[in-house]
Amino acid sequence: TAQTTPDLPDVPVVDISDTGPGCTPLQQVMGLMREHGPLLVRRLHGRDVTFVADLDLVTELADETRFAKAVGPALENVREFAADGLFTAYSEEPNWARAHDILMPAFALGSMRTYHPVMLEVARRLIGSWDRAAFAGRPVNVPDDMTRMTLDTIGLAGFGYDFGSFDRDEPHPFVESMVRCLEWAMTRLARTPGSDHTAADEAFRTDAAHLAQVVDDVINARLASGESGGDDLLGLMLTATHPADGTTLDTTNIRNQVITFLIAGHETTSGAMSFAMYYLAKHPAVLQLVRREVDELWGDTADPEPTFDEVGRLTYTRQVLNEALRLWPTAAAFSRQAREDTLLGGRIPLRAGQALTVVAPMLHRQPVWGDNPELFDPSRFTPEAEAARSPHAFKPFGTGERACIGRQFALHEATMLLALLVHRYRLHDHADYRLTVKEALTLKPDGFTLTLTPRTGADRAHPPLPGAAPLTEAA
Ligand code: FDE
Repeated sequence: TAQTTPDLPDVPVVDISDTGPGCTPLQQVMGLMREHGPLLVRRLHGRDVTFVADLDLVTELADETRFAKAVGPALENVREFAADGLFTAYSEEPNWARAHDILMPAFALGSMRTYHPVMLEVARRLIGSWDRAAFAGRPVNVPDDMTRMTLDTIGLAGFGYDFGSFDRDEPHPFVESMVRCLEWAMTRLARTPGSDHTAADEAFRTDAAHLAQVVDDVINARLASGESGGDDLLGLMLTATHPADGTTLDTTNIRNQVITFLIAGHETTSGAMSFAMYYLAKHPAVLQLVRREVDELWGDTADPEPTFDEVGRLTYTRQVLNEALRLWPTAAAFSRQAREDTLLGGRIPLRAGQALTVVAPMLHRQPVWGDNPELFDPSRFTPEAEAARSPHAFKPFGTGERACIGRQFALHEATMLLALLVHRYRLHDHADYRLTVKEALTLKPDGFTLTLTPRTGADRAHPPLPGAAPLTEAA
């Protein structure tokens, strides 16, 4: 049962010290919010975290004049191996603004043209592997393969480094170290005071050193090649100067950025594509609409060659991705802190520096989303529906100047892959999969597998939609 704290009057305090946060702490907070409402304090061994999902309060927290990104306890732990990389930097650290200004152009929508060919090349690695599975009648593990694809994509597009994930049964050793570092960062949050963690901490140091070593090797190889330039992120970081003051990034910071992009750029995006595939497999009517869209573009072409501009035209596929990110935003929480002493919502006193954590999956289920927020419905993301809704109701990429820099990268990569998969395969939910959401620092559907069969020409001949203007079908 909840008490309230004199610190934050009227805000329920829920002490979870008896059970601890378990292995799904985010879903535990979602459950607490369903019971106690969209603003609460969670107490664990005397440590308090304030969680919020109420739209009006989140709207206030998005006001950059009053609030800023907080590097909360989880990110403090990630700082132990990503240091002042963009994601974990304090906003007032000079390296944040320097790296942000240097890297922003590389992530503008137009720059995706540069990465498009690599994204397509890696998408075809996944398709090759799924073709073999389809031929053999073997199921594919969706989140595992999505993770292979996003890792190879960011490795190649960002740093010219090939993880070769589809040629390995086990993840690349770099990924194993990275996953253990992230696990360490998360489990460290739930430690009971007084117990001994020396072994875990030593193992973590070894893994963190391994990450740094691999990345330093990549950087040194690039420097030794005499071609430090090039239009990938590494080339940019090694050569670009700050637009205003002409400074460059130092090599330690470049290492931190590379580790950051590898972490931030792959699990989040692979989770988003995995949830989208899950919802497509469970919603035949939605799948049918995606098919119409991709068949209109590519007809019966066996191996479509999507152009950059075609990906921009996959608007319904993009809606599906958005709706998956609404229900399960894979980077599910971000923290904000007051710049000055202030009253939140006109009633909750906050001291300067005091932080609150926004719980995006619950924000995405607030009343602004209608009576049935659990229902998967991509029509929530038509341009008209979006224009009619507060921009603060949907925050899968965070907010303000510290919002996700990789957003266009992730959306381009994910939209193209989903479209190619829907165009190519019929999806069979052979195991009658029940969604269980696995939590690391990001969310993914645990153990989600599908079987696939190739689509045929007959399958691509769509009957007209009731009430819809007939589409021009490829013969
Ligand atoms: C960022 C981000 C965010 C925010 C956080 C905070 O606030 O704390 C979020 C929420 C995100 N992000 C999300 C996401 C989702 C997805 C799918 C993604 N994301 C993707 C990606 C990709 C890439 C490459 C990336 N991503 C990256 C990144 C970075 C670098 C960052 C940081 C920025 C600054 O400046 O701060 C982010 N991302 Fe993301």
